[in-house]
Amino acid sequence: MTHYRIAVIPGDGIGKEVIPAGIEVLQAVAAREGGFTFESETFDWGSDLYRATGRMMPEDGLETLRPFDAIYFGAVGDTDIPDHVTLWGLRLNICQSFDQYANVRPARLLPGIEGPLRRGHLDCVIVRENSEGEYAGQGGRSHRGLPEEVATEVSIFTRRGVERIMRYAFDLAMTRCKHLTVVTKSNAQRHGMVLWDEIAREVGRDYPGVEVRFELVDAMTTTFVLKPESIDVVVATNLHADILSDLASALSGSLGIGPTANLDPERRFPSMFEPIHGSAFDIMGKGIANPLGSFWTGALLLEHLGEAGAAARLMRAIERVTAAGGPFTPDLGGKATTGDVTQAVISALQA
Ligand code: GGG
Repeated sequence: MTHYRIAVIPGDGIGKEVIPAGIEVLQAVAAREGGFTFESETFDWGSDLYRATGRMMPEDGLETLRPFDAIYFGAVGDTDIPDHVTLWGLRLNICQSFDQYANVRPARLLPGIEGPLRRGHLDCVIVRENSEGEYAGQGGRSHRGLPEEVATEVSIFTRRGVERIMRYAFDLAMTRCKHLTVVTKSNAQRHGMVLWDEIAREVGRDYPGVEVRFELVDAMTTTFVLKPESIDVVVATNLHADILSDLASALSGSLGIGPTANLDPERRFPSMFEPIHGSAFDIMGKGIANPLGSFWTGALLLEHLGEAGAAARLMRAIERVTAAGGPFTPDLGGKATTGDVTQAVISALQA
């Protein structure tokens, strides 16, 4: 019997609602599937801790997380604390410290969910470079408050960083429809984005079976809306892929559905799994947050652990519920609570 240790960080806002629901579902999958067990330890890190201590996570937080098999994360974002403080203090700190350089975000129309386009087909995976680019944290401010005030936000693209995410994306494309869209803004940004295109062409020579398309990020937003069926795997920078994956999740019906895996593909550190959505303070405490994104995220976590059968069982249960027309939370047009959807998915595991 394999035993996994999962670090659970619900974080802020609705993270505190959907992550406990996700743990309940993961425990039910483990019981149903057999062959492995979960032990989860929950850490109440986030904005409440920041208010109490001035830190989003304790000083030794990274050492605490390191021995775990995986991290199951909710959301960050608060009404009073600036977003850059909460994001860098917890989520980005973990992603960058554990070199989780591949942020992988599948988006697909689940059966029974029409999505806002009301037509077509969407089944793609967005691969987000998760360690550098626009999120390198380089830059600064001077002349604060004066008319001469200057702020710089420097994007860093390294050959090593771009090449490894490109290889990850090509490898993934090989397991799917063998089609990869490389997204940049290399017409306007002449250095990093051109390097990105060049490395994509170099790496592509090792994958002659993968058809590659180059698109500018602005054009890519229209492709998502007008020709979603033409998209398979997408690789893009930290910022571009963040925006495109929110769009893709919304097109699949709701931001509440989308899952994320923040992977260290070399498995030197624990990888982190989280729904795409943020803390959604507007609906916090109402019991109506959509837990499907945290369940799908749970399936990605199971796959990463090597529990492919359990992951498939969980996805089948989610799809049984959506195909049956719910229960759905209000973001999907229903009246159900987080608890109703959780119980429906758990019941569907039995089938
Ligand atoms: N679960 C995802 C989450 O909490 N996201 C918060 C956020 O603000 N993310 C910004 C980003 O990832 O760029």
